[in-house]
Formats: sequence, structure tokens, C-alpha cells
Amino acid sequence: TVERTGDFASAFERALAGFRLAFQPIVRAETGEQYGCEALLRSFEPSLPHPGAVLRAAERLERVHELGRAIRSQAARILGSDVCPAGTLFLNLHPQDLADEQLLDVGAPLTAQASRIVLEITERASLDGVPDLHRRVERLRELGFRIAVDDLGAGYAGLSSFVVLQPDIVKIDMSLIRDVDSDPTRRKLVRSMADVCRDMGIQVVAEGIETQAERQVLIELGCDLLQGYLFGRPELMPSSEEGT
Ligand code: G
Ligand code: MN
Repeated sequence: TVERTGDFASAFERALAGFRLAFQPIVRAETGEQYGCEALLRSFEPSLPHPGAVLRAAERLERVHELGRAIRSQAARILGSDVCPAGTLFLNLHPQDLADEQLLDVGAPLTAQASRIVLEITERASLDGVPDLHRRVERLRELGFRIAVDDLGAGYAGLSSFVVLQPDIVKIDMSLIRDVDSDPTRRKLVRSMADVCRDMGIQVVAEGIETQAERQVLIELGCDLLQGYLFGRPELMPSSEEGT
């Protein structure tokens, strides 16, 4: 009903006005030094408590671009401060963001810092609906952004996103990382992905590492970058550092 829709829209409005970004470290496999961090959406709207709920609301209300722009401008402010000092910021895109002209605009807030940004595109969702996908991704690369395929191994698209996006970086989904030290099947899958990526000059990030045993095996399998609770949980930064 109209009223329910109205409530829903105002809940989204509050989520949009109040969301924050949390940051989780990504470290180099060899040295353990910080390479960068991933920005993750955190909602403080009780009726849309998880990032997925906010994104689904944005989809239903056809406000995905608006949410994406707000996330990117918050990320740009953060890059101007000292929050991600070690360098590269990984930022999740919704597939619909790829169709937003503002993302490709030279004057957009993030573009000036493009060389520090990795745009993550999930393999969970279909990219079929994005018009001119190839041209848009090429344009992002010309602007200096790097492109990552996110959640590899969890999606339904098989490896087609690999072909379409020609990623600079691949992030292996944590469902393949969990217990990789004790499960030969996962180990073989991760090893072959890492081999293919090395062959193609693609950097590999292993996501969701929780134990030293997983870490050790992933280094041996040839992952370049590591992310997970073992190295750090996503942390909100103090709002004073968000600057203006
Ligand atoms: O889809 P994407 O890979 O961007 O999602 C990352 C999510 O995984 C975040 O919500 C983050 O909180 C969660 N996460 C990050 N590291 C770990 C981990 O080591 N273990 C688990 N269970 N979740 C993690
Ligand atoms: Mn991600």
C-alpha cells in the first residue's frame, strides 16, 4: 500500500542520511604489511540493519545511483584524511553503479584519487543488464581505477565476469577460504585460481581468513593479498576524522 511504501521510503531516507563506512585492512601476504583496506557499508537504520537490506531497498526504490554516489563521496572524504594511510582503498560497486555516468565523470569526487582505488564488482550478481559494459569498464581503467572481481567462487556467473571485466585483481570468496588448510578440494581450487591469475598478471586477494593455518596455506598457494578477521575486523572510524 501507499502508506507502507511511504514508510519504506522514509526508512531508506534515514539509512541514506545516516550510513557510515567501516574499514577492514588488507595486508600483503609476504610481509604482513598493510596494503590498503576495504570500505564496507554500515547502516544505523533499525529497519534496514544490514548492508544487503539497504541495497535491496535502494533497488526497490530505484535509488541505487543515489546510494552509490553518497558512498563514493564519503569514501572520497575519507581518502582526503589519514584513515587509510597504507594506500589502496577497495570499494564495492553495485552492478547498476556501472551504468551511472557520474562514476565515469572526470570531475566526480573519487576520480582525482582513482589510482588509489580498486572498484570491486561482485560475481554474485549478473552484469547482463549493464549497457556498454565493456566501454564503461575501459573508461574506468583510463581514469586510473583498478577493477576487482569480488566473491569469486560464490556466484552464479561462473567465470564469465572474469572474461567481461578483465580484472586487475580477483578476490576469492571466503566460502573457498574457510578450512582451506584441512580441505583438499578447496586447496586445489584456490591453487588453480591463483595459478591462472598469476599467468594473467592478476593479483589475488584471499578474503575471510580467520586462522593462522588458513593464512599459511594461502601464502603457499600463491595469494598476493590477505583479508579477514585474523588481520582486523571492519572498524568504523571516529566521525571526527570524516572531515568536511
Ligand atoms: O561481499 P564482500 O566480500 O565485500 O563482503 C565482505 C563481508 O565479509 C563483510 O561484511 C565483512 O564483515 C565480512 N568479513 C570480512 N572478513 C571476514 C572473516 O574473516 N570472517 C567472516 N566470517 N566474515 C568476514
Ligand atoms: Mn567486497
